[in-house]
Amino acid sequence: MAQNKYSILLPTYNERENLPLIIWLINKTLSESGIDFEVIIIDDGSPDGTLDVAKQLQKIFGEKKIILRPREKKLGLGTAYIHGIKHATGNYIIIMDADLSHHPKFIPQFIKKQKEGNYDIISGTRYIGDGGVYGWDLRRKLISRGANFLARVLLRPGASDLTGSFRLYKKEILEKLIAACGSKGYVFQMEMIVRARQFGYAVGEVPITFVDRFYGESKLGGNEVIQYATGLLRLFATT
Ligand SMILES: Nc1nc2c(ncn2[C@@H]2O[C@H](COP(=O)(O)OP(=O)(O)OP(=O)(O)O)[C@@H](O)[C@H]2O)c(=O)[nH]1
Ligand SMILES: *[C@@H]1O[C@H](CO)[C@@H](O)[C@H](O)[C@H]1NC(C)=O
Ligand SMILES: [Mg+2]
Repeated sequence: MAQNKYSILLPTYNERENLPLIIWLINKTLSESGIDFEVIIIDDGSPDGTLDVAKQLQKIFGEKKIILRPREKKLGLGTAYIHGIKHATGNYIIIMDADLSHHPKFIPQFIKKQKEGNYDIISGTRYIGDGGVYGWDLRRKLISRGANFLARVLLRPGASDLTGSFRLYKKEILEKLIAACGSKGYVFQMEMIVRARQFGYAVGEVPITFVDRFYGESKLGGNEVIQYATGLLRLFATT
């Protein structure tokens, strides 16, 4: 069998300060572990010039390692993944945030765990073992905990972190899940795991530490909370 290849989908919106460091860390961690990878950057017309930074990085790391799939305007995360996966040449897909909340050092652990149990999905979790969250105020922690608790009680998904977005998928599994999921925003990540269980896919978990963004704006507000609550209820009613 040919060696595995890992395509990392990196959606960006105003991540000019974060992008060079995350790319440097990904290359260092994966190259030193002998992992074959490519990074697909999906920038949605960031007004801060993220795409120019991405072009510079492509010159440094090469067109085989850094693939640019920009879109004209901010079209949302769900469709960014769909757009990115179309260009992925790996047989495994890793989804992570570009804002340094997700540290690439966990990727080799995801890969090891996936191989151990031939899992369809590995989900990074803040809520078991050594996992945790750094840099959030009490309000944000309570919202996240509450959202997860509510979802676990209502949906019984068999995973401990439903709204996290640091995950590894077998490519064909991710394609099937995306096709089956209708949600947007935070509910999208949750629906992916809930449907995975529904379809009988094997989900493994790896504890991760999540660090709040240092650069750039957070977007969690009252709107997201309401959107989440209605999305959760809709999922509850349809699964
Ligand atoms: N391409 C694209 N990327 C996006 C969009 N919205 C967010 N992103 C990126 O998706 C990742 C996660 O978004 P974040 O804004 O960090 O979401 P969050 O972690 O829930 O919230 P904060 O970190 O507190 O702002 C980051 O890499 C963003 O740059 C979008 O509409 N299109
Ligand atoms: C990528 O990482 C490897 C291993 O650390 C290193 O040898 C190589 O120079 C890095 N590439 C770039 C462009 O920094
Ligand atoms: Mg973030």
